[in-house]
Amino acid sequence: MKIYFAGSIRAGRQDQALYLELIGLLAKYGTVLTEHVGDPRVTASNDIEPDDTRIYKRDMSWLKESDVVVAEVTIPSLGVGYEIAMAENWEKPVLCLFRPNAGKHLSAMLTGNPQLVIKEYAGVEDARTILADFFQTL
Ligand code: 6K6
Repeated sequence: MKIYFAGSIRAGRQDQALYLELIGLLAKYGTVLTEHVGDPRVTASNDIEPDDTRIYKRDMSWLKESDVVVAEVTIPSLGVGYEIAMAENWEKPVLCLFRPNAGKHLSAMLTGNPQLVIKEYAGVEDARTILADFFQTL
């Protein structure tokens, strides 16, 4: 199982440590193609990889070859939203994880979309259960 994990990069790295933990949980279900999303060395303003064209092509290729997409959507990110839309277009199963206690409001473009599985959670322990349920349905 190839898993594409999506999380904010240029929209802000406040949740990077959480992404790292979620990627750790996902490793139980398959290969996470996008481990760099949890890498603390990747910052919003100072990417390790400066060539955006390469980043875009590589990520779209990984997204296309993935079997499933898991997106942490609490920090609103244009890149994550774009990846979700492309995944839907390519008919991939998409799980969106959202933390309502972070004080953000999730876009109606996600909450209103019946193609997406959207789960609210408080932290890693909740996510563990949500992921187990989600991967069982695939
Ligand atoms: C290379 C190695 C580590 O960091 C980089 C440079 N940046 C990116 N590398 C890989 N994927 C990226 C990078 N910037 C954005 N993305 C993709 O868009 C990821 O798959 C994230 O899920 C999403 C984040 O979008 P923004 O708009 O928050 O940057």
